[in-house]
Amino acid sequence: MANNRTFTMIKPDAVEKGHIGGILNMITEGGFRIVAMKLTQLTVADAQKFYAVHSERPFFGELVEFMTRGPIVAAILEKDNAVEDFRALIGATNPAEAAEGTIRKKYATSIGENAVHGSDSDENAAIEGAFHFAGREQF
Ligand code: RTP
Ligand code: MG
Repeated sequence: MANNRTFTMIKPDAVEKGHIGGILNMITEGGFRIVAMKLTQLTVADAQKFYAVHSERPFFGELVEFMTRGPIVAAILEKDNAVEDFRALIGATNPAEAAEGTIRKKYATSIGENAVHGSDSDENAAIEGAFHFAGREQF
């Protein structure tokens, strides 16, 4: 995946609450082009792999349970400086610390259930996007 792309998930909490439309609206208003998208559900193995960097953390079990409890929206987004700009648009991991105007400020309820994921590097964006989408599904 090119360096002007990032990967996102609308997490199960936000999907359950009917916030898919509101979040996609903030994403497109923020200048991101959706180049791949689907509703899907992570298996326990998927979530353990996706968040392997946190496997030793005390919240890991809770995180895997949360991320697998219902459908997510997976998407690849395109914009100049996509990874960094999208992290700015989603806001801090803990919504109590998220800036006004960010997705997590508006839609997240706690540090655990924080509505949306954004890749943290170009390298991870490429890995995460390729996990969910074949080349012909990316536009
Ligand atoms: P994400 O990977 O989902 O985009 O979130 P992030 O970069 O902002 O935060 P990260 O440090 O990568 O943490 C991944 C996810 O783990 C959950 N978490 N829970 N209970 C806790 O203290 C805690 N800390 C992190 C959150 O769902 C966070 O998004
Ligand atoms: Mg992260």
